[in-house]
Amino acid sequence: MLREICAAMTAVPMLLLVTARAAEAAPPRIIEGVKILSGEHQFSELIVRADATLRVVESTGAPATLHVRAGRIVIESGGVIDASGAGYQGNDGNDGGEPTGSDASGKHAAQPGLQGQPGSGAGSAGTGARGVLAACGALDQAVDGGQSYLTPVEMLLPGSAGGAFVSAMPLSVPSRGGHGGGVVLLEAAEIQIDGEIWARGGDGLSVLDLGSGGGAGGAIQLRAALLSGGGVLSVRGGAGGTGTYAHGGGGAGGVVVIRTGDGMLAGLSANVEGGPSGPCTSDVGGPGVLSVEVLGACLDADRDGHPAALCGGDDCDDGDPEIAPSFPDDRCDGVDNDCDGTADQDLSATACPDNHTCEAGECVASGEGGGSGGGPAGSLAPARMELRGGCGVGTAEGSRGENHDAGTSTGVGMVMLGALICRRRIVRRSKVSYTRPGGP
Ligand SMILES: [Ca+2]
Ligand SMILES: [Ca+2]
Ligand SMILES: [Ca+2]
Repeated sequence: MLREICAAMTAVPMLLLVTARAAEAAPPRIIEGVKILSGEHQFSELIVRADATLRVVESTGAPATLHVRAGRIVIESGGVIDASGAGYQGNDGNDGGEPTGSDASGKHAAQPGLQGQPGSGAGSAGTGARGVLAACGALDQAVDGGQSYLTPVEMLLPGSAGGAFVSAMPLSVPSRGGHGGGVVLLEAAEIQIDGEIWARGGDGLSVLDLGSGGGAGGAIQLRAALLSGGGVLSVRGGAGGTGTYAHGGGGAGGVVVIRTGDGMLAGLSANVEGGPSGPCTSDVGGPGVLSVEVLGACLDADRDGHPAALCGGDDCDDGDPEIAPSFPDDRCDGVDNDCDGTADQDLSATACPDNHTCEAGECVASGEGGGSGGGPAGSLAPARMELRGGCGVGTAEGSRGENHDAGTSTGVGMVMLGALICRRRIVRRSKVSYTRPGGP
């Protein structure tokens, strides 16, 4: 009977190779529809699907930053990361960055606002525009726009808010400048952008016959060994509010910082323009800054001390700080934690419970799967594991005439009595082959 069962199973051989990672320790993040996210995050990869929006939103008045470190970041065509208006908030005339102010200028105002005058555009990497007459053109009493304050550009500060029109009389509708843009910082071995990233300044509002200033653009920084795609990055300043007497000044453009392995912008385009003053495109906020340079050192996005393999380092997964050549590969999780090309080859004695073996990243009760793994640390480590159908009696590895693990050969008979009595496992390391039944 046994001989018949074995013959039948031999006719249906099974083969399982475990040579690469079967799972990610750090989770991927796939964005579909509209999602909100801010703060600092680590993902194996971040994918913003086509027509999806990842929105970065300020929280209770505090400027918002989205900082993602990942092995790979992709924004598909039509997908957007939007941090527009997520910087300093234009609340009742407060200027960005110094929210105790209550004048009509953007951040770093040189003088208090004058009542009855339009608000000025906010400053950022550039200087905000002054308010202008409705017909466009200089307005002598207008307050200077907010000044430039982003030096060096790597400071990555949020955009400041536009100055509000200050009324001598109580207003039935609040006056406020446009919100500044937020901050988006993406670090990954590989970044592909076919969609868009926005950190634009918001537009100023209008009350009575006067407009408030536009908010300044925020900041976008991309750090990648390999940057690709034909998408758009925009930190454009917000427009000043439109008034029948005077328009608010346009906000300044923000900053785009690109650090790549080759110092190229790839096929991307960047918009760092200042915003218009109402409809007046002849009176606009100052332009921001686009800075593109070679990444000084190879990227280590996950901060595990090992630069990404993509730029010449030895980290096979730069989106996961628990995967690097210096990390032990002693857990039964199907992950090649030490980047040697093989998963789970240095299993600890406690990697699996008693009477269990590690197979394809999972602890399996001995006898169910034929068994190996789960052995003590320091035991022979397979460069490849194979699970085959077929029958064998005695020491399976003996037929190969190679070295054996004497401590495991005695268990072969036990395996043969299990549910998969005809299955045997051959574990190889270089030219060393042996059988590890893993059973008692
Ligand atoms: Ca790393
Ligand atoms: Ca890593
Ligand atoms: Ca390994």
